[in-house]
Amino acid sequence: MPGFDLRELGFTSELADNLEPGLVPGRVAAAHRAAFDVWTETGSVRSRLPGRLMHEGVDVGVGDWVGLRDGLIRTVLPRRSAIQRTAAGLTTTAQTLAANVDVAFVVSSLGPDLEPRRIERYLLTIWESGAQPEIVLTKADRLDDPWSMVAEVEAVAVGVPVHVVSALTGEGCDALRARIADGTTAVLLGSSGVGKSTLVNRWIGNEVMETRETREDDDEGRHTTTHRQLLVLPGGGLVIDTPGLRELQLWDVGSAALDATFSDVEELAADCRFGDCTHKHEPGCAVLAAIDEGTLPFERLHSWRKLQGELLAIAMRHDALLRKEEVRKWKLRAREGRARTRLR
Ligand SMILES: Nc1nc2c(ncn2[C@@H]2O[C@H](COP(=O)(O)OP(=O)(O)OP(=O)(O)O)[C@@H](O)[C@H]2O)c(=O)[nH]1
Ligand SMILES: [Mg+2]
Ligand SMILES: [Zn+2]
Repeated sequence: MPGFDLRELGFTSELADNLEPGLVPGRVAAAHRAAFDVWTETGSVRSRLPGRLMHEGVDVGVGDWVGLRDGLIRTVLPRRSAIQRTAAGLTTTAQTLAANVDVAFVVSSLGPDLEPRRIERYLLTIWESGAQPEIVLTKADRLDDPWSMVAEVEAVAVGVPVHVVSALTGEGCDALRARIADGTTAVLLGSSGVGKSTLVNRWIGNEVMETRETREDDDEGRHTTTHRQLLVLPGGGLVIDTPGLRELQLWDVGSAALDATFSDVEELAADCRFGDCTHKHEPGCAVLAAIDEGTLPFERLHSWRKLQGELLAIAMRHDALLRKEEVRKWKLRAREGRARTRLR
């Protein structure tokens, strides 16, 4: 296995400065059940977390820069962005879907499955992550006139570029590829079957990722891509392909990301007569006025409220968890202290 040029993978002197001497730098290229493929100067290494770090719940994502010793991941270097969701089945743990990503493509296919509400959840998650969101609408070839559907998406994608592509005809594919500059990393996120891997294959010019028609009757085998995978694009730049998510479970998202996702509502709210307007019944409410005038779809206000509620519940759960974690560490320290006393 030939080695990798770390600079091409996006390694910087800043990352190098953060690496303890003696550790081998590498970038996590794939996440399997309990193992990771890490790309280093000497080749790809199948690695894992040592038991202690696993026990501490250290979260490693594809795209992370790590330090290896004896083939094990000893440290995760500071991230410039991290796309996180609530881990499946564990409501109090974050899982990093992709790390150190510059641009995150939210991929949906044009057709009956298009769901603006789902796109809002992705945008929230990406605004929180530190990466730049962009929307990709695939399979444009399936519709005679995709533009009314595109407009529907543009209404929830305030300030976010929307790309329309077809991997079948090639429409928009090169322009999208050009968004991934040399040395930067993109990630493709979205439901199963929307055509994420098809795009990657087109950019690479090779069937590196398996693609398949989604089968409605086959619930277990719905995801064609089975693990997150980093890929190097010819001509520079990197892309992370991910398995489709059935539903994106939000993790702790701050108010800045909520404001960015709903900047249309926020802007209107600034003109409400009362500073603490709830946009429910107050006189002089600019949000309700916009809904009456038809310039703001009611669904936007509704989903803004709904997501606010959901995020509050997550934040409260997270807070309680942090407190519990503090207590646990304190008890552990106390116990270790006693053990040391006995040893003496
Ligand atoms: N008509 C049409 N079909 C497409 C297009 N892009 C992808 N497809 C088809 O859609 C199906 C699913 O594509 P994939 O690339 O496997 O989808 P995916 O998003 O990677 O799915 P998962 O890996 O399960 O998350 C395949 O049969 C593709 O041939 C397109 O632009 N037009
Ligand atoms: Mg795929
Ligand atoms: Zn108001």
